[in-house]
Amino acid sequence: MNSFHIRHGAEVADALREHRPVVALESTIVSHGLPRPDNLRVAREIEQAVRDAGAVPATIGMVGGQLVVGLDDAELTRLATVDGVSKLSVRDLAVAAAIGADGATTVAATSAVAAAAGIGVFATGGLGGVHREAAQTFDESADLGTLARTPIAVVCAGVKSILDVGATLERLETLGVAVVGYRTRRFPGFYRTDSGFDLDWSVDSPEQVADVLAARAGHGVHHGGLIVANPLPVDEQLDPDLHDRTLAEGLARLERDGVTGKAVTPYLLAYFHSATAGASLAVNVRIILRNADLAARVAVAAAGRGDSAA
Ligand code: PSU
Ligand code: MN
Repeated sequence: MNSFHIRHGAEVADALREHRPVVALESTIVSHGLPRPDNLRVAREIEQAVRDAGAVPATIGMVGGQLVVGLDDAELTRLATVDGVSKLSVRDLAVAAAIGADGATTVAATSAVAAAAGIGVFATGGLGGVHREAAQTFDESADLGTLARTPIAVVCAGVKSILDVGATLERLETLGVAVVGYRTRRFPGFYRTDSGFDLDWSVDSPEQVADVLAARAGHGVHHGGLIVANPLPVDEQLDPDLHDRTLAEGLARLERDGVTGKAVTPYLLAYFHSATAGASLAVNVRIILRNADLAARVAVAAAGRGDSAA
């Protein structure tokens, strides 16, 4: 029988025990968000970016029904290259564990597992959120509801630009998820530097993010997630015209092909990567590497003040 218990990679277990900085990383971007064969190379580069900034990477995923915090290279390779890896949100974890599946964890599942494992900082590319047409389809990522109840700081470049960004920000407010811009008062637009929406708060340094985490811990009030929105520099974003054209065509194809549910996000990301001849892929990789670096510096700052939950 498979155990539902979380298995820690050896390096992550040591780091957590010694209160050294650890950054959680998700596996869905590897298995479903990035095309092969780049995905495995990028997965390793993300981990390296965390190490270069002085923290230990903990990529989270499910291998043969076992939930692993800190996949080793063989396990990472398996999730990146084997067919039939499931996309796992929180609701899927126990089912997949009981069945003995291979699975990649989304932002929602990664956040929940990381928090349970005592990791307080997580880096990804762009969060899930409210889809366009959600008024008809009800398609809202479980990332939002999970962040409402999970104490974790997520460093991201906002929410994916394929979504209804304004509606997503409204939902984050309703759900009580704090959003701070990193050196900006504009919410980033994932592939684009600026989504067009303002933010109430901005922080200027990893230390200041650590201050926020410490203040939350000191309050004794239940806080859910903290989104640290880290925009790409303008000269590194995807060309806005190319972005808008590609998005319009991708959404039209989505409808034509009848794609729904959890297949929507991977479908649109894959369409972007092929239709822009790799330009969006390069931008997506830059986003993730920058976020991994910032998350690691936040984890280092938090660990430096003895805040073991971050
Ligand atoms: N960010 C990326 N690429 C991705 C994702 C995020 O740069 O592939 C994934 C995350 O795992 C996120 C998921 O949780 O997309 C959202 O999927 P959905 O919209 O089905 O909830
Ligand atoms: Mn969805």
